[in-house]
Parts: sequence; C-alpha cells; structure tokens
Amino acid sequence: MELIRNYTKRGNTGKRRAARRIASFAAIATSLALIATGCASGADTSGGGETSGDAGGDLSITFIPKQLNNPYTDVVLGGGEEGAEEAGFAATEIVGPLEASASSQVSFINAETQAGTNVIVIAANDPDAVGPALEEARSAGAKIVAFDSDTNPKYRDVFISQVVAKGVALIQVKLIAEQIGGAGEIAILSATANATNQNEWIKFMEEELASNPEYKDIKLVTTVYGDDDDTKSFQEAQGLMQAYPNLKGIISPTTVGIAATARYLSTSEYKGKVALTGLGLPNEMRPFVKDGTVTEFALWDPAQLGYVAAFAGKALADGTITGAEGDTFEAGELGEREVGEGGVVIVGPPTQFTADNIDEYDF
Ligand code: RAM
Repeated sequence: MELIRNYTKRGNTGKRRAARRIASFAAIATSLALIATGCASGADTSGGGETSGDAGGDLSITFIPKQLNNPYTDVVLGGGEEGAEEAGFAATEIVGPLEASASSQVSFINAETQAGTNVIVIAANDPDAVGPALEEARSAGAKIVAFDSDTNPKYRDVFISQVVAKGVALIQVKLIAEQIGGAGEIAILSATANATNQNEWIKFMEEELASNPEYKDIKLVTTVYGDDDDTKSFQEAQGLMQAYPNLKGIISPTTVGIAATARYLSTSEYKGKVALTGLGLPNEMRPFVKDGTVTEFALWDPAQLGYVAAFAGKALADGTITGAEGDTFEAGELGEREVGEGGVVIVGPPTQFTADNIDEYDF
C-alpha cells in the first residue's frame, strides 16, 4: 500500500511523490503536444525500459482516459503508470482526446490496434460509440480493461469500478439532504450526457429521491451538463441559479463540475446559502471548504483506480484471468482483487471530505 498511499495522504515521502507526479505530468504534457501536432500516439512513459515484476516484460499497455485536460485524469493516470511499471509492462502510453465527446476516443483506439498494443485501458465517453473500434482491437489480440466509466460490457474484458455505483449515488443524496435540511429544490450538474458512470449514478439518485420517504420534501428540478469543461460547467451553474431562484442545493458528481460550481458560488450572493456537494478532488475543493462555500463532498482515491486497472490488464494479457466472475488477481500493494458479477472489479469505498479532514489528503 505504501506507494499508493503516497498519492493520497500527506506524509514524509513528499519528495518521491513529487518526483513521480512530475514524471506523470511530463508524460501527459508530451501526449498533449503530440496530439496538438496531429499525432495520435502518446509518450512512451516506460522509463527507459526499466521493468519490474515477473515474466511477460514485452507487453504494452495504453491508457485512454475520457479526456486529458482533466485534473482527475492526471491522478488516475499517475496510479496507472505506477501500476503498469510494477506489473511489468515494457511500454506504457497515455493517449486521448482533449474533449470528452462521444466519438472522440475512436481514432485513438484504432491507432492502438494498428500498433499491436496488448492492453487498452479505457474510460468510455459513450458506452457504444467506442464499441466497433474496441471489437477490432480485440480481434487483433488486445485485452480491454474499462475503468472509471464503463463501455457496454460486451466490448470489454473487465470493468474496474472506483466504487459501488449505487453506494456513491446514495452518499451524494444523503449529503445534499443533510445540507439543505431535508427540504427544497435541488439540481444535478453532471459531466457529459453520454457518460456511463454519470448516468448510472444519476439513475440511482433519482430512484432514491423518488422512493425514500426521508427525501419526500426534496424536489429534483433539473439535470444539466457541463461536459467536464470548466467554462461550460461554470456557466451551467450560473444558469441554474437564474432559472431556479428557489434552488437550495446542487449535486455535481464530477470533479470538473463541482470545482467550477464552487468557484461560481464562492463569489456570488448564494455562497453559504445554496448547498453544493458531489464528487471532487480535495486539492481543488480545499479553498471552497475553507471559505464556507462547501461543507462536505466525497471521492475515492483516483490513483488506486489506475493502479488496479494496470494489474487487471496484466492478468488478462498473461491469461491468469479471463474476466469471469470469481477470477482473482494480485494488484501489487493493494493485494488480491476479485472479479465480481458482470466482470466488475470494485476498487474501494469513497471518502467523505470536510474541513476537519481535507488537509490530510493530497490529490
Ligand atoms: C470527472 C469525470 C470522471 C468521474 C469523476 C468523479 O472527472 O466525469 O469520469 O469519475 O469526475
């Protein structure tokens, strides 16, 4: 657990953490530069061919996040690179679009198929738009690991899920209910309209609000989409307040959306009056917790998501697992993981952050 903890808790290992982060950000910056010049392939971040772990050292792994310009993605990929190195991959790449639109990942998948990449790890912007490209990659021999946001299950071998979807949805409903005193209008400010993870959480939130008598006085008035774009999310937050002057609270289950909404609320007349919760990065949310805009929000450890995905990819490529329910694999310092129903591997429970504990986290 030691290395993974370095991503999450402030401690005495700051130097190594910083070095690793710089390496990770440099790799992402290189990928961005390559994309900007029209090249679909990203940086080789294998660290000069240094490998560890057991046999199979010629295997390659490529991570395709929803989008590159997302601070959450940077933390996930930092854990992914660390996991890939420890699992013994010879080459690790990070490629992806700058916008989380439905079909933006297709050309990147196709390039990996052509390159003969052994494992593709993808956070799907749309469960089906990536399907045909992933089918081709599989026909060419690649193993497909979905993480963060699932594909249609028929297009991947396993899905590494950060949390139990229903659990994380219910936490957010509970937090907003507490923060608005159990009554009033609320809205959801989501990421993109096609994102599998967002839509699953929203569905569970709607069901809970409709069925749990504790929430009978809470009315969900609308769901809007900031597309995981900071400016659009900020404008959507502003628009919500104009359209619903009686709004009591906002749930934003996206790190980009909650940070932009907090920024908007913090300098508006609604600061401290309209509640905001959802899923956020402690480092981005810290100022808004300290200035009273936000009292409590949640998130899992994003680095662990990437880390476990890399080990799952290795186990698939080695033939240790097929992705069937009951399969188990070793995920380095995080220990043994089991594939559950539907090929889903759950990484860990979310943490709730308040003014009392936020300074203990560094991601
Ligand atoms: C955003 C993305 C991502 C989600 C997190 C919580 O960065 O939408 O998919 O898991 O928020």
